[in-house]
Amino acid sequence: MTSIPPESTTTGLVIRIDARRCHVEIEGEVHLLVPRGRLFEDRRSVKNPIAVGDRVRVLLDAEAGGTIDEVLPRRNKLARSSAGEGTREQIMVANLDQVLVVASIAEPAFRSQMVDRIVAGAEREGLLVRIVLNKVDLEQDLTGATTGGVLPSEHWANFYESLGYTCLRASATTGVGIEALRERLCDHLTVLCGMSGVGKSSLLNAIDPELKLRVGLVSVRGRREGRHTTTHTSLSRLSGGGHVVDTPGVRNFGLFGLDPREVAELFVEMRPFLGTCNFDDCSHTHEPKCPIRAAVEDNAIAGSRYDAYKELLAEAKAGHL
Ligand SMILES: Nc1nc2c(ncn2[C@@H]2O[C@H](COP(=O)(O)OP(=O)(O)OP(=O)(O)O)[C@@H](O)[C@H]2O)c(=O)[nH]1
Ligand SMILES: [Mg+2]
Ligand SMILES: [Zn+2]
Repeated sequence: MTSIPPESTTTGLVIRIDARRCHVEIEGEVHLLVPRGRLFEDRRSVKNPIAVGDRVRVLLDAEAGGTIDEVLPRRNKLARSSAGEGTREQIMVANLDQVLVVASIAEPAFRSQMVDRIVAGAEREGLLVRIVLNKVDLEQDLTGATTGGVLPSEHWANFYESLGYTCLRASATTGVGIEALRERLCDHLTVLCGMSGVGKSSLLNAIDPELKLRVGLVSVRGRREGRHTTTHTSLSRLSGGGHVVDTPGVRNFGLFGLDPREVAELFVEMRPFLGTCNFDDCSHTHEPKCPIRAAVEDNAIAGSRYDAYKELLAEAKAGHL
């Protein structure tokens, strides 16, 4: 084996991954590089050993172009369970500063459970989370008796703010909230995550038209179920500063390898009660005199959040059997 002189190694940033080829930014230039086979040796638990946002050590070779030799240690990551058979950990993005959970208030309809699951995934890594409620231009259709005259986006924004999460109301179409969003993205590496069709790519294009990301041509109503417009996770630099990562829509955000005892900690409003239950291993579902259950009864903990908790708990338990 020939030894490689040190001057031929450098580091780069992974900005996109296509079937086994990585787009790596090195000193402002994008290189298409192949990872070393041994990086894929242990794929039993991790689906993708290299993720967008990873810093990698690259061996430059004048003839072959270059190879990725090593993934440098990650500061953090946003991960989920991979879809399909043989669930593994799928790392969505590595080395990020904040997670922007994007939901739409209509088309597709708002689903608090999806927001809560992504928020839980971010809390698991101690990541900063912000929420964007997009498509507020569509919500005049929704006012009425059921919401007591309060717009749904106002209701949910107040709710998540009360939990401590910054929540912005926006419209990629009319431009509402875009300036505020741009300010929040400046100088950070932010990943946008949410269901398909909520407008992640549209919001990014509104923030920086230079990005020219592909957006769905037809509204979700006219779209066939299961079609994603964004097919690859990609990292881009914003002209106003900061980096953003656009991701394909998630259908199901599962938390890989979650310990059932870990679940309650992912819900900020449950944390003050932890350690005060009658049983050390209280699951907060059926045990008598459980303060978390009491808080749910008193509406101090919202039913929607408790439902999300129970769902994640059931999945965590199933994974541990
Ligand atoms: N009325 C309205 N439509 C919007 C808004 N934002 C996006 N859309 C539309 O919603 C559809 C989906 O937008 P995309 O930006 O492709 O959604 P996405 O979240 O990136 O979807 P995936 O890439 O599949 O995950 C498109 O037809 C957009 O034009 C908005 O604020 N208001
Ligand atoms: Mg998209
Ligand atoms: Zn309890």
